[in-house]
Amino acid sequence: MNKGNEAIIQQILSEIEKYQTVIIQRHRDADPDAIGSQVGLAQLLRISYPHKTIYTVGEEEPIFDWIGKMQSVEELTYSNALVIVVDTPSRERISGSHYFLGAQTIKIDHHVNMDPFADLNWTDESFSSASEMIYYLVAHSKNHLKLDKNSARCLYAGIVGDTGRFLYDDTSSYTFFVASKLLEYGFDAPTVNRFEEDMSPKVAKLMAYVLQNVTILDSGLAYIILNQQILQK
Ligand SMILES: [Mn+2]
Repeated sequence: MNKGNEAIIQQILSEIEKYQTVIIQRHRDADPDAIGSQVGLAQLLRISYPHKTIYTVGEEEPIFDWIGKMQSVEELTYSNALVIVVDTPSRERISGSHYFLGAQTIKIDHHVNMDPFADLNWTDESFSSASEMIYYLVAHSKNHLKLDKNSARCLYAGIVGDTGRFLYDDTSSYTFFVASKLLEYGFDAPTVNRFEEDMSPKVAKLMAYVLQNVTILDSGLAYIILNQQILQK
């Protein structure tokens, strides 16, 4: 599949070639697509360019440790680094504060491009997820970028997360194509799917409260008022 964005894809690939250090960031309050596209891109860059140093930066999110972990980077490291921010529509949403210190910045995102904060902005709402965009980048890299089992697993986790396990409208035939290609790497997809279902005891309790206390009108509209006190509890 070709989405007619060859120029920006080639620019991104040539920036990646240029830099010895690449720092990858994503949005705050992470979800599986944020972490999956971030860690997946980091992992595939490490195997594609063994001599480059690749970092994942942002707040630790222990509930997504099953996808991958963050690293700490000295502020000084940024001055010679390429910074790639994935899955993040605006600069206020970036997790980790030093992105703008990067020698060069790239945004890769599937949300509306309300804030083109990077030097190079690749945004496309026709993708289900940032993870699907990372796969597209690999597929159009003329074999410069390579996937392995773990990077494929990370990207799959991101796609499953953002499509609600292929339930939402943004799930396209391309989404299924990518999922199928990723599965060829042989990771344990059912385990990923089950992890996506997990919720913390706190969230489970909130869900139970909502289901017990929601008001459903004759029109079908449902609402609930959650005040700070209930959320704290
Ligand atoms: Mn996303």
